[in-house]
Amino acid sequence: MTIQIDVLTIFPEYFTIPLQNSLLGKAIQEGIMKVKIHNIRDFAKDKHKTVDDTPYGGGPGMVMKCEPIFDAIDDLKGSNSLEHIILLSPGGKILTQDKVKEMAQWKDFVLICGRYEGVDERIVENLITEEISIGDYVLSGGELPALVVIEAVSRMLPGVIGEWESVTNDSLYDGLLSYPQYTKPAEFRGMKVPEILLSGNHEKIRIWREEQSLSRTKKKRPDLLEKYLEKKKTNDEQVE
Ligand code: 4GM
Repeated sequence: MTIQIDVLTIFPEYFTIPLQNSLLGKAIQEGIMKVKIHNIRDFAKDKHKTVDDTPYGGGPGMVMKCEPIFDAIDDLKGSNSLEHIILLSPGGKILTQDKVKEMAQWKDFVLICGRYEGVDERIVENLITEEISIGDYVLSGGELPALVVIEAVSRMLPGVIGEWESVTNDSLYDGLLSYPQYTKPAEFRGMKVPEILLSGNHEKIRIWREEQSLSRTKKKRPDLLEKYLEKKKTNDEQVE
């Protein structure tokens, strides 16, 4: 079944090239994923096509108006289930690979890209089902975060990546960093590839890689290792 993603933005051009290229382009071309970009400005009714206005109470910057966004969502009724309406926002829950996997199971969802100093709170309270952030930093708009979500989800859809093994092998797929990789030559400027990888002993190589995965995660991202061990413990308890 094809997953459908509807994106609301005031910069539809932002999406053109990324959606045409590489694996994302292929996923769309092959009908595995359907991405529709909607220009919020098309739903502005006044002659200046206003999508933002000054904040009540004063203060700097502009706020995205309710009406065009509510109307754009109304327009999706019948084509999108509207079960998941997501605002990309620095105040959202940080996106993780587990969340990406969950979203890849959905039949459809909507991504709303904010701009300016934010969106009218009535949109957040009455329309949005959840807020997602791609990390603790501020951008001028939600367009790049939306592309990050779309690309991450696309990689979890069956048929997008040729070998499923290269997905399950990924850093973070199972919550750990991946083991170090090497390619030819076996020696470069005196720097050697670990002997074991040249040994041809697949069982030993598998164990070595597993150990490397664990030790690197412990050294570079102890927070991830903790999360991994916690999850593993819960899973093991469920099997018992
Ligand atoms: C405020 C409200 C997302 C600002 C909604 C969006 C960073 C992220 C914006 C918005 C953003 C992030 C636009 N900046 N860390 N700016 O995912 O869409």
